[in-house]
Amino acid sequence: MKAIRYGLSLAAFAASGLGLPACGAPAERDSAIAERGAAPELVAARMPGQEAGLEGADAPEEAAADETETEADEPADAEAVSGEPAEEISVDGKDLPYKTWHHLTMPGETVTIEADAPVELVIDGETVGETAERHEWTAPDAPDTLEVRLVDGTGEAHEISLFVLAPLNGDTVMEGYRIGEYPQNAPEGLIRLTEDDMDTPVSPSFTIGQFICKQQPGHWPKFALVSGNLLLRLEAVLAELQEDALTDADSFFVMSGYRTPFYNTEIRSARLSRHMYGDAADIYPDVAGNDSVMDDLNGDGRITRADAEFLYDYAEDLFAAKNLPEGGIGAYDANAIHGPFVHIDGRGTRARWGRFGS
Ligand SMILES: [Ca+2]
Ligand SMILES: [Ca+2]
Repeated sequence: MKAIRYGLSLAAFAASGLGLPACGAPAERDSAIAERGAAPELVAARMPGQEAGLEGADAPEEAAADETETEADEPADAEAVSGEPAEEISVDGKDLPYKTWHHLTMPGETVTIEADAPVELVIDGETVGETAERHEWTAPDAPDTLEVRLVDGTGEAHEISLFVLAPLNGDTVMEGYRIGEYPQNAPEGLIRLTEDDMDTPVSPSFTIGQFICKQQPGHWPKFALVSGNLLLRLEAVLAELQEDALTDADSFFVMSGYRTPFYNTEIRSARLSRHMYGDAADIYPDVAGNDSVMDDLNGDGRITRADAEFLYDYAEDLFAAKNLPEGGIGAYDANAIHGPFVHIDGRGTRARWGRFGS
């Protein structure tokens, strides 16, 4: 289906609290070298070293919802098709920016869904309550990943991956997974992930599996976070690159997404790195060669720092033009471990680094 986006108030969106800490990191390629090898942490330790500050914010655009089909092949659909489309839906007061999104909640909390037309609430395949414009649902007491579908009167579904978080409670190790200590602003909980959860979508073009931390590659469950503001920015850049025919990629390769404080310290990254809050990602488009190396974005036949700077400038111009939530952008050169890449985050304030000129 086409990616439908909703126009939304960025300010409202940013204020809605989507900027949670998150974790998640790339899974496989960049320091894949490290993961395969003996000492992942050691290898990764030579990765991107200093992030100065990051921020950024991006925002989605809008989309047209034009589905007014008149035919219903199946009798069962007849009633639904005659209904109204739901174009604006919020979960716990946060507007859904895309038809595919995610939501975080703590165990036992009430999740409130409000739509501008009646929607059917379907959780893990089972209808909950009556079709209505407002739903209140209580999250289970245990951490879980649930597939929530909100089906409007036209049969269109909005899909939300609902993560019932595992409370952090100051734990430095959770089920054998090393978390470490947050230097400040520790999140209330973390997303608990099993291997089966890796393909769970968090936005139209990204899955949670792309953001998990590289530590303890064979250990499950893992814990992570991902923020809405980061995803808004990533989706905006990707969509623009696709529109400008600069890439055929249907997602970015996420070299590093969420990092536990433990891992962040191991690789000697910035003490307050946004990666620990799921609010930052080191990314690049990688279709050509499917080689885990950034594609030749500036078209000069080589893969160099100039490509990272091209992407940096591109994101900079886009974020300025779109009036997205503020955040950081950083350009990085290749080294022995990885190729050039760009860091993007949704910290809420502006930060820029690594742009030296090409
Ligand atoms: Ca490539
Ligand atoms: Ca190039």
